[in-house]
Amino acid sequence: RPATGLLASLDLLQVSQAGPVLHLRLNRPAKRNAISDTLIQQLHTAFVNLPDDVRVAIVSGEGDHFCAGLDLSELVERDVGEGVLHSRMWHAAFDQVQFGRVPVVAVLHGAVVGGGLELASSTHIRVAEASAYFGLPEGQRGLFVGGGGSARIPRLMGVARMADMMLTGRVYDAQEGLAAGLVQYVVPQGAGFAKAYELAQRIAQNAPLSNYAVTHALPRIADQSQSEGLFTESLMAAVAESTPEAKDRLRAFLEKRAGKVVKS
Ligand code: 1HE
Repeated sequence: RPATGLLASLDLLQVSQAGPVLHLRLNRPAKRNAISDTLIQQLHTAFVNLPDDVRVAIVSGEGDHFCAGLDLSELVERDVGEGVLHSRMWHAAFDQVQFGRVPVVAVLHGAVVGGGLELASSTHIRVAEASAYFGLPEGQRGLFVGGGGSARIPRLMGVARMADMMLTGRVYDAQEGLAAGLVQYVVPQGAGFAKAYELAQRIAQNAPLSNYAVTHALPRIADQSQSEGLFTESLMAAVAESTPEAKDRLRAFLEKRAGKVVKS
């Protein structure tokens, strides 16, 4: 069903909800979903104002491409100070995507370039359709990444691969993106949303606090020393297992009312 209230008022995002799954579609196809100031602000607004009953979000793009990155037509007149604030605005929006309340699944097709790849890398699970391709053309435009890409993309594919993409203009196709760690799934053209929805429904069945631990504790532990990381892990584990929901789920398993682990 279409979103209501604030989420329905965002004209560059098409928002709909099915049960616990919120679907946000970048809706600027004539400009290849290039991210203007308005679109980055609308992404921020959407992720700060997720309805309480949402447990997972899916992000996709309308038209032939996921996202052409920064709207280059808005960059021409900006001075240095405005440039810092602009980049920080992107950081704020994508921090809400990565460190918001719920896991986020991206459906990628066509161009996933520049800021489009920065948006994708702030989600938790990336599903690429066969047409998806990944590039970082900032160097060709006289720019540098400014939407968190230098922090997030090397954590997926390593500094060397990202440097190669930026220095040489190398473009990865969907399969290469999978091999390099940019995406977790590749599916046939047109099958991306169905795959993302299937994954979202599985994610929604987990305890919300377990999902929160995955999206908030895991990347932080990865940034900590082993000693600090292990201590953070113990604290997070104790918090998760002390919840009534965890007790109920454990009892259900022991009483043979819960599903077993199955190979899909
Ligand atoms: C745009 C943008 C854009 C398209 N800003 N207007 N990103 C880039 O360097 C990628 C630039 N875009 C492209 O390489 C191509 O447009 C695509 C490969 C994505 C798609 O090609 P195609 O043939 O389907 O579309 P098109 O004909 O190139 O573009 C259609 C329209 O979208 C056209 O406008 P029109 O008014 O002439 O119809 C294009 O100008 C417009 N358009 N991409 C503005 N990016 C926070 S730092 C992040 C830094 C970056 O992201 S740098 C990388 C920017």
